[in-house]
Amino acid sequence: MADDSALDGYDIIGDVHGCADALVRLLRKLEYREQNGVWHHPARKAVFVGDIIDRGPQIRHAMNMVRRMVDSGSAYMVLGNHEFNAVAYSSHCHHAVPPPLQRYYRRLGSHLKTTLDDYRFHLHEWQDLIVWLRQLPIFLEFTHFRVVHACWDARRIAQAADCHQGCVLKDDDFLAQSLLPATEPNRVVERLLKGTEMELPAGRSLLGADGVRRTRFRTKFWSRSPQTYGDVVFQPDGLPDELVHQPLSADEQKRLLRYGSDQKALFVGHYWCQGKPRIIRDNIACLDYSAVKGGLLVAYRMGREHTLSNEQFVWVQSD
Ligand SMILES: [Mn+2]
Repeated sequence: MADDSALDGYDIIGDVHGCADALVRLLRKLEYREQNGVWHHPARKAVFVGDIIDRGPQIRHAMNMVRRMVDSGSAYMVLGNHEFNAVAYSSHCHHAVPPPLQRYYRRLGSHLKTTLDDYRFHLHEWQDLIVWLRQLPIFLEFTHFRVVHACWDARRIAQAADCHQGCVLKDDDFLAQSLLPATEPNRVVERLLKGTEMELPAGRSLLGADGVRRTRFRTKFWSRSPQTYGDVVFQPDGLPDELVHQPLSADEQKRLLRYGSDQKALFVGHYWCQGKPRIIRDNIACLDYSAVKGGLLVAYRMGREHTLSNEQFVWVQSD
């Protein structure tokens, strides 16, 4: 697919979230150079895992850097959930949604506040950005590796591939439906851009550190032979002790998504990892190390190898 055999390799870059200064330092460390306002490398290309916007100090600047790299052919980018939100929020199709969903749109608007503030004197540029974001792919597959923002689910990837080869937001109908719960486009977007979740047992809920009470929890899609809730949980808040040891039912086991260890190397962002970057498994690496909030902006230097290694991470402290 996207491979260029003349290249030495690819540098896959995690969630930037408006940290433009950190991105400049990371690109320098990876030996990219700026020429006529565009960062490029003579023998490598960058691949952004999405979530360039929201939260950070220089959103518009970071977005423009990435956009120029993609437009000049020195980088690829897949959509993150934050870019999806931006497109959803800015598209006129949401006027048709039923009143209960209007609250959802107000929430989208509040998530986008930092980005909308940064573009408030650049409205034409903002509208142009939305058009540009709509032609980006929701996943990328190279000969040796794959990139998606949160989760590679073969069934949902195949559905996305059927719609403009994965550039799903090009399609007005797909976009309109993706905003409505329980539609197939909505399931594709939720799964690929936000990952897998599981229901808590009936009547149970969790109070997150953010003060929100939830009846679902985020799960790993890479556990080898999970037996209990504790084996699959993957979120900052964790589960109460009594639920950690609760066995997974046969039905829950069956519904768990598992990315096999025989599959191609997979790169994701999204998960706010902490500490020193390390691979999740031989064939899975997360590149989101919470670039805002004092975390790291992380890249992985990928060559032609099939097995991932901790030695290939490169990172800088965030802005
Ligand atoms: Mn993110």
